[in-house]
Amino acid sequence: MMTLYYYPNTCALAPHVALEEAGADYRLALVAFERGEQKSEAYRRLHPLGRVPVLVTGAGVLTEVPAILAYIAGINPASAPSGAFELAKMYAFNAFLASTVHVTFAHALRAERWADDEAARESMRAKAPSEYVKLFFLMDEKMLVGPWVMGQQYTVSDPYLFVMSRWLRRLNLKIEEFPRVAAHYARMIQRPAVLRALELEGLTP
Ligand SMILES: N[C@@H](CCC(=O)N[C@@H](CS)C(=O)NCC(=O)O)C(=O)O
Repeated sequence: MMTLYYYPNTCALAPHVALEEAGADYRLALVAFERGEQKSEAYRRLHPLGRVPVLVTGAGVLTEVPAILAYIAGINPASAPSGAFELAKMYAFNAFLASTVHVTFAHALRAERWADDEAARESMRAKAPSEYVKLFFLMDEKMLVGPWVMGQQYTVSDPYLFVMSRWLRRLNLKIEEFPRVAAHYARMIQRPAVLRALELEGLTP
């Protein structure tokens, strides 16, 4: 049985949904951020940076959302394109979310990662929402094929976008500004696997 280490409404929700979609045999392990458990010595043995998600598999420990999603796609081939080019496009989208969209969001909440100076941190916090908006316009207008991220096929990119879309409201941004992303979100919350994962994390759609 696999174990997914998570905290609610974090990027760990993406592999959580993907595991539910796969019908995988897994259990959840809550990492109590309130108690700083992610920075404990024990947890850092799993994730040296002290972050979620971690997926413990029969073959070993995986970190980094795009890699965990690639693994889940491996055990649930229906959740990834079969053609080499389309598969690479899906990886490109996931890499974009991890390296650009997520990192932009983190500048709003975790500015201390990048600067010690309070004025510099404040400046990053202030700029992050408008950059997040630009990235969502890009996804809305140019990247999201529709109805799913990759087109007709629902893939592991969909729960990943879903999580980044949920974070809009954490920056006081309105998903309605991005009509195709909003439609994607509405489709996602029709899926039983998504609703199950949300419920298990104590979240509402
Ligand atoms: N690049 C990593 C990012 C992981 C990450 O930043 N996780 C956040 C939650 S979304 C976290 O655990 N933050 C806790 C902390 O920084 O203390 C990935 O894709 O898995």
